[in-house]
Amino acid sequence: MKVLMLSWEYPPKNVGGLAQHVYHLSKALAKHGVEVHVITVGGNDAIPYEDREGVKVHRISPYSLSSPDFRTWILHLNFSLLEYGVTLVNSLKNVDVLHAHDWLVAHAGRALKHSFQLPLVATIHATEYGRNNGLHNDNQRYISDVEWWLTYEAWRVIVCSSYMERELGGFFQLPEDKITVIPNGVNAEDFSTGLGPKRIKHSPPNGEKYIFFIGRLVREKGVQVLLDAAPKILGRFPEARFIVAGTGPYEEHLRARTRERGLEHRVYFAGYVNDQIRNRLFQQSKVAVFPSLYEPFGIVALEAMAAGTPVVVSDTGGLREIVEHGVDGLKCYVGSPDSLADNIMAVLGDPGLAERIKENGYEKAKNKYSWFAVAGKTLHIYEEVIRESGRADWHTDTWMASDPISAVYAKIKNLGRTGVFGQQVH
Ligand code: NHF
Repeated sequence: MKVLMLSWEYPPKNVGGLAQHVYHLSKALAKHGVEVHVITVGGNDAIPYEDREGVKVHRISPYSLSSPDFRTWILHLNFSLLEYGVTLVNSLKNVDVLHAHDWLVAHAGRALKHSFQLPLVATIHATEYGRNNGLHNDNQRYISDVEWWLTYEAWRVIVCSSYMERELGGFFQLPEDKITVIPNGVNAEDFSTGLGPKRIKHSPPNGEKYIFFIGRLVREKGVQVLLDAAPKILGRFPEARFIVAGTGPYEEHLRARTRERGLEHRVYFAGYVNDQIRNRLFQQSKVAVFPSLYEPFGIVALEAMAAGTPVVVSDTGGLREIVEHGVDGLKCYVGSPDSLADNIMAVLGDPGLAERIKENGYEKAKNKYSWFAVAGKTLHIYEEVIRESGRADWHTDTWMASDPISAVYAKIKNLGRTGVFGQQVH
């Protein structure tokens, strides 16, 4: 089976959990014997083409035109993806299925689908509506429309939690039989690298207790709730230190809030950290905290569990489904600094509880969430859509003749064949 994935992020470009998802999924699919091609964004030091762990990664450079805004840049990106994709599909000859991740690659996914009459699978990792707790301006409405359109065009839609299944069913009116829930996974081994042969524990200096957050710094990840909870925690545990790793558009706001609360000497913004430093920080921290206001899944919580760090998460979205309160982590009320502080203090003040949830969390992450199993379920979806689409109308000439747009798609397909885009595919 040959699969062509489209994703706007793929390591080394890591914006959020999506890059991790596509990376691990495609690697695990290759282990199942699938030929996986990923077309993604290149640039900087990223290698334009590599065959890594069985996955063929094609990194394109979007046009070097200036873009007035992110939306325009995304459209440019989609044209570049399409140009490369058309030539690649023609050169591979028998691609079986297209797989698009999120609205950012929707236009290219749809055009490739119609040009080659290939079934399109879409994974929706998050929605604009959920991220913003509603749609408040034209930009958000536009993105939401494109998200809906991608789910409409897709033969099947994958989401990573039952929470997301309800969100798409309700908000996009997506029929139940079109959606499949496949949770994300984690590789426990990835969280011991850089810790030395015996995982020697390096304690923070002066008896400090680290409370660790890692993720994109955007409003919905809820770091502001952690900052608001800090004074209460420091009242009982003056040795507490808050480590915030990651970057994002909300960073300035968070730094300002830190200053306003006089927390400059208690909160450390670590910026982007590499895997080794991340693993060290997980190991040194008493607790990892994910106080999201909206969280479709929350791969980071699984990562913390796999790293052997007790977790406190907010009781929402995918986090609610991953963590069992009091067993393998603790859950607090969404957006409540008080509840967050109480749960963090419970872990800091009760080493027995901390040890128990840490052990159970580690076992759960290791045994229940395997990428190989995720890939197996995804492969099953591919097989179904290939079978179903093989019986579909669009393979007949009658359909082609009755739809004027199909002529445009037929042209796109041929442009790639004659090499008119000047793309050199690998
Ligand atoms: O883990 C990968 C990630 C999720 O909850 C996360 C999110 C974006 O917001 O599926 O996608």
